[in-house]
Amino acid sequence: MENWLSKRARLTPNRCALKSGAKQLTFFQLQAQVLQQAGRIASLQPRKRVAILTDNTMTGYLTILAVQQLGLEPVLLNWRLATNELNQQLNDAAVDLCLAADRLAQPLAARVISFSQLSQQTPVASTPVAEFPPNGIASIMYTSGTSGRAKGVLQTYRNHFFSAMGSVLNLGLTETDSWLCCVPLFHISGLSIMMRSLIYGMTVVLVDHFDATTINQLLCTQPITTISVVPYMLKKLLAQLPTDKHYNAAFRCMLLGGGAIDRETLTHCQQRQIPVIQSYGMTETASQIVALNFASAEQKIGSAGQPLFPVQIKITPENATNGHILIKTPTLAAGYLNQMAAFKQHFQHGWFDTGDIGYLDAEGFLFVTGRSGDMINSGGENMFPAEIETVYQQHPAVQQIVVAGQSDPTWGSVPVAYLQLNQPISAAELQQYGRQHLAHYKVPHAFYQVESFPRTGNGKVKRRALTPASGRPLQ
Ligand code: S0N
Ligand code: AMP
Ligand code: MG
Ligand code: MG
Repeated sequence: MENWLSKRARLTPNRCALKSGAKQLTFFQLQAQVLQQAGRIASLQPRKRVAILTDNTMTGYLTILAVQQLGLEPVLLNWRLATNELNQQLNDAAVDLCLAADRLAQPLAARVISFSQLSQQTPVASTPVAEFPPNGIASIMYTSGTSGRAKGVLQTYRNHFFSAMGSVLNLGLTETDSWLCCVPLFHISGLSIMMRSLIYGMTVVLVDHFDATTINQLLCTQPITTISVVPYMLKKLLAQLPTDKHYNAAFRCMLLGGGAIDRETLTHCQQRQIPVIQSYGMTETASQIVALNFASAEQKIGSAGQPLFPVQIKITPENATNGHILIKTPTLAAGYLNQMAAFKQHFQHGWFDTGDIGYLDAEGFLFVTGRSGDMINSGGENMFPAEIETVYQQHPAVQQIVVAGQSDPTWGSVPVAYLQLNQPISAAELQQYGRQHLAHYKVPHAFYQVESFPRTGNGKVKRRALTPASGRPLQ
């Protein structure tokens, strides 16, 4: 396929591509700025992969696109991760250059160049790639793994293209569509909006961080038509939307994904006439693969929707009410970087087992009811107990620790820890230790000291049997 940015800049040069605060760029201007940024990056002589550590700023946006223009692979880093977690990803992806927003620049296991430093580079002549090869890697982003080792998901241009097609065939598109992006560009929830913008010729309204008041105000006063949110965001927006305020007349879609939502919130949205479209997807599928449509959103409340046009879904065992959700989709990533065996393990006769649990109703609508394994989804950020346990197991006061998810009204689910100690220690000290080595959202919200762990006949700890009543809360 022809380079999407070149093609888009030629097709609709004067259409607005990006708004960020008071700044805005047409597709023609976007291309010019991206190519200039690409020239600066080229002057640093990067190798195959370039890591990007940024929040949702215009410079971050241009930088991701610039790396693609050079035919290199952007590795998108979650800035909430701790330094050692970032270093694991940089090492795994063999990255030698990391471009970082000024506030996030820090010594890392790669050459770190801040955006300010980058802006001082003299651009060198560099020709943008003529084509985006369908099987070329467009982006790499890490997702937590059961073993505790994060997996670099290899997303191809083909994945992004089919993903954008599946979404637009469901949601439709108008010439004046504009999509607010407050979900992180380092997650597929955010990056997919950027990719759709190039493919559709659609405006992106980029917001640097999530603040419910600001976003409600934007949705009420600006002609924004669509926004992507996770359940935490939806609940905050709803709670803070003044009763006498409505979103602007052009607003048509609150695309909800990234985690389970309660019916009460959805009903409340209906009462406030907020058009929520629930969806289901993951990093491995380059965003949503199942979504509700406008016609059925009301009567299928609670469902994640129907498989999008390119997507096939089946439940195993067939007709199970709580079966494994298996998928076949051209949006399925090319694999996990350096962990192809782990990727292949997901397959059953050509179908990819998502690890999520659910059922299809008689009309083929998917209901996601749970998850196999021990994944914890807090505010749209996923983690596994093993990565938290591994860190704490190295603390001298900890004899053994078991982490489990606990449902939480704000975040959905949060990690809590059950432990046996070698010596006394306070919860505050344990929390402080965790914050040095883990993303803050992975730090257990409570620590319970236990006499013993509930175990199966063959000695395995029964994680799901642990509850706050199993131990004594550490102060
Ligand atoms: C919810 C977010 C924005 C954080 O909220 P907030 O209030 O802005 O937090 P901060 O002010 O930054 O920090 C305040 C304190 O809260 C802690 N904290 C931050 N985040 C979390 C969290 N997730 N869990 C627990 N605690 C958290 C901070 O650490 C801070 O405390 P201290 O000061 O002690 O450090 C943020 O979490 C966020 O952006 N979440 C969303 C992430 C996301 O987008 N996830 C989706 C991933 N999945 C996918 O992308 C696949 C699905 C998909 O593609 C999709 C998803 C949604 C919509 C559409 C689609 C699609 O298909 O297109
Ligand atoms: P991630 O690993 O960050 O890509 O997040 C993908 C995971 O989020 C999925 O595998 C699900 O476990 C969860 N998820 C996404 N959408 C939904 C949904 N509609 N309902 C329940 N869980 C969801
Ligand atoms: Mg995942
Ligand atoms: Mg905040």
